[in-house]
Amino acid sequence: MPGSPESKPIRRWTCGTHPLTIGERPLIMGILNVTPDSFSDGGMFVGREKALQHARRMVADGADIIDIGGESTRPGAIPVPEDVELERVIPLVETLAREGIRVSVDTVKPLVMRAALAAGAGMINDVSALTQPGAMEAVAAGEAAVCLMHMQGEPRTMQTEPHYEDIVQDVREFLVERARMCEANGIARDRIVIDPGLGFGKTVAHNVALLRALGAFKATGYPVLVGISRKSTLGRIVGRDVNERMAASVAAALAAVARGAAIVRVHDVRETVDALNVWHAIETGSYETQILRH
Ligand code: 9MG
Repeated sequence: MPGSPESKPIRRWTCGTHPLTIGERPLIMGILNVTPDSFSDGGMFVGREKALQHARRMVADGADIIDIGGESTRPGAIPVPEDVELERVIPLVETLAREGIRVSVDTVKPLVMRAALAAGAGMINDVSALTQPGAMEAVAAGEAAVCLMHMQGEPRTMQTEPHYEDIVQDVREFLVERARMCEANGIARDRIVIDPGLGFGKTVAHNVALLRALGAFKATGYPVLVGISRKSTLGRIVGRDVNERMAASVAAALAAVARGAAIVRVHDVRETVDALNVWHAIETGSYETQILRH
């Protein structure tokens, strides 16, 4: 709520050994899916070397953090065994972290979380908001940041008639409650990010309503992460297949930042960075490049 203590912006965000500043400029999270069935880059980056090259490319294009996922979370996805996920993800985390690249690991499994943190991950991105037994403790034991995402149901069934009393209020309440639970369990406030979970048990109307209401999430005081890149809601709006949604994704990322997102999770880092830089120049009148390439 504006004006209340909880609406104070958090400036420094602890992200493992590489802290980041929230609020100065939007942060870019580049998506690295290493699942054979991943919804938009399935099969392309399963080879370890290719995955590493893609991660480095995203960093060179301006990504602040690379989100590695070894288990698909797309609608209908079936969970993979722990050992498969570990094998897909951990060697990449080790290599990238050694190179000084900030890494987030997209997982719901406490064992994978612990292994990822030991391998140097600076963030855990949990689409189930640390609700699995042992997940909260796994994150609390380390120093890394955590993204708490809202999901109604589970990936296998979540798109079957999702229902809310009030989409914005329901999702916001859930996230604030989870964030407070984290704080009560020893995860400091400056390690927490919240995410409305676009596409996770939500219709197109729900997703659009959430995007329009991002200010209500920002007002909680927790930095807000938004992931809309290539999602079916965009496909529905522009009538295009998943591999033809780059322009729609960039437009949605701009709109999310304009409405208060601190971090955008994207596939198309270079294009998103260019668009945000132009937008920033026009907004501020300064044509100093805001988000730098490396
Ligand atoms: C893993 N994953 C897929 N979509 C996502 C989203 O919108 N947010 C977060 N945090 N993770 C996501």
